[in-house]
Amino acid sequence: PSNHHLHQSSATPRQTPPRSQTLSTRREVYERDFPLYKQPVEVGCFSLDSQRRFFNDSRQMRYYVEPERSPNFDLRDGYRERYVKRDENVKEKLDHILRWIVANRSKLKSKLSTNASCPLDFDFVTWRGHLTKLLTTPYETREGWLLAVTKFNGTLYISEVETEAACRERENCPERNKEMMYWGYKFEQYMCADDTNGEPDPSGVVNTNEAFCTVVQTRLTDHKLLFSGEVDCRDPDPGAPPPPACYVELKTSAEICTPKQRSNFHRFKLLKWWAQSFLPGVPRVVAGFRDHEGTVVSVETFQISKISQVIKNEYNCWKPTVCMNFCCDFLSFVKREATEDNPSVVYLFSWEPHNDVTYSVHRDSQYSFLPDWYIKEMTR
Ligand code: 0WD
Ligand code: CA
Repeated sequence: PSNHHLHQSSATPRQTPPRSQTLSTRREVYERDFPLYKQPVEVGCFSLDSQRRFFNDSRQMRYYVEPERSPNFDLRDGYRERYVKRDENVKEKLDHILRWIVANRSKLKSKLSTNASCPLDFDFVTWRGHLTKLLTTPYETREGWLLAVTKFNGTLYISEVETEAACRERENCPERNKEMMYWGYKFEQYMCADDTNGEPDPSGVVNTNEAFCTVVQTRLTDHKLLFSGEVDCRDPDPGAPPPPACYVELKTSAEICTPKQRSNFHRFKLLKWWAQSFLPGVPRVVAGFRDHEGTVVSVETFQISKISQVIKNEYNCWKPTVCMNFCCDFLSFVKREATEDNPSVVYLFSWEPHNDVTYSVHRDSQYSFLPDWYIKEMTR
């Protein structure tokens, strides 16, 4: 395999050049055949209730309700009176996924193994959202990221660390943006019912503690992955395909009035939507287009498998193959560098736009994220 994109970073001349400890994020480097990405398989799910308590079941599942063609949903309704917001100062890291793993260990064991304390048969465990950030990295020009990696019992756990810039942005978030974040959740309430035959209840409370998460396994070339992602709702038809193919992702976006707006929608928004849903195998996104006053003026369905066709005519547009190849090479880079198997060691991978990926190593630091209860449970 060619390592032509791994920069030689050492100034010391040697016979054999040292393996590079940085990774390029330049798009050209990743323009090659689409890598093998196995059809993601749902291996379980969990729910977080209105108080953010974990349940190893689908109690928070919601059901998609087809809206009228131009429904006039008022997304501002309830912002002051019926909104309970999750506390973003609580950093949950991978805790919910780890709880799910502990609760489902027996069914995760590799089929050949009868040994109760055998290691997990995955190379990587993470949130879907962290992988989405990796997929979009070659096209990201504004926001960098920090990903903490710990190797434990042969598995690499990846957990995001909030950057200083992201923390500042969150703390200085303008009131208008805070309200617009509510609009996305309000749209979900207009579009979902709690039961297969139910109707949405827009008079209810929007509580962003509540979540239904799918847990999927898949493989990207030689990387065996286990990750979890929040799912908005599913097709209520009992004849719908099994998960994740029955899931529906809901989004809101500003209405498109000019060619420039359409182009930006294709180049930036569809990239994020595609990456997020492609990863767990969610086949469609239902988008509510809203005006500046927060009224949904139209609703449109995007098939994930057709998005690459939709954007093909866009000049200098993003490519799915670049996203997937970068993610694949990043995971190979992590495997190569994060070699010490120790739950209190963190390899902190860091990236800022227009730069290569770099990393630093931290022992027993603020960055350690695998909880003691998990380490205990998994070393029994
Ligand atoms: O610790 C962290 N840095 C993060 C934790 C970052 C991102 C997510 N999370 C956790 C939360 O526990 C959350 O329940 O992940 C869960 C969602 O995981 P995901 O599906 O991997 O995240 P992502 O794909 O980024 O977002 C999916 C949805 C979002 O919907 P839209 O349509 O806006 O993409 O999850 C919600 C949001 O509704 N969401 C979050 N919920 C809680 N905490 C968070 C967050 N930090 N980010 C997005
Ligand atoms: Ca959503």
